Amino acid sequence: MRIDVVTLFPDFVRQCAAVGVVGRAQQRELLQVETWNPRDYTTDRHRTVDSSSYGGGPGMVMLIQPLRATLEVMRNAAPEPVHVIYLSPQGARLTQGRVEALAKRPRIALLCGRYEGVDERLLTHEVDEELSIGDYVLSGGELAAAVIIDAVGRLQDGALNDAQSAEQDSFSDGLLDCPHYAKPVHDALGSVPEVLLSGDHAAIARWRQKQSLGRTWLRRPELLSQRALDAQSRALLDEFRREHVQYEQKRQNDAVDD
Ligand code: 4F9
Repeated sequence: MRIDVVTLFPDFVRQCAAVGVVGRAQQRELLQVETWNPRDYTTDRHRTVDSSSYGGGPGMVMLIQPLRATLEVMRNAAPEPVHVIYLSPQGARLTQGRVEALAKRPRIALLCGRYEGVDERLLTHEVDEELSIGDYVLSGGELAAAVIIDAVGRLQDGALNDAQSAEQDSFSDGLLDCPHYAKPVHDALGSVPEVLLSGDHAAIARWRQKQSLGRTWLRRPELLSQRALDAQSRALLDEFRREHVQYEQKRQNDAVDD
């Protein structure tokens, strides 16, 4: 897969994409990340990329001309048609489902705005999709682009090893991940749940599924209402709820005793 990034801060984006799983995916040529700086496509002496906003008010707007020139060179730099994404808080929310769809494309481009954003006419004519990574304001689209490169890059075939397998991730089945434990079995901070030491793979899978359902119910209940549970999952969640109520009652009693 190829990802082209249009940004005033190409070094920053390249450095983000150079580390860890995604850096390795690039080294293995599973992923190609290219950057394009609109400042390199300006035509005036001052290399101007922005200007004040019609209608007045504070803040600058990124100009059409340097972005159009950049996007034209970018599109022609490879033969594949490119799906252009603009990163902004006004976009549709990024989800694992959208990440999976993007990861199947041969080529996408990420357009990063700075200042108050980009001239609306450029967006209308050059952008296929507008995405937000969350309801907060960044000082530019670069961190959002880095998020997408990471989330999409790690899904490329061969990017993850077996131990990192994407099937086991949070959200891969619409639920939060279960708790994880490593050495030691007993620690001042507590002990590893017994079932994980039992060697009973079916019991372990059942416990993990129950924890995933329970944590999703406790922390992100809206994820459960968006998704139909089968009879087995409903039974596991009921079990988790009963245990949770018992645990909360015991905690309250212990607090009264103290
Ligand atoms: C982009 C915020 C994507 C959230 C871009 C300022 C942004 C953003 N998701 N904020 N420029």
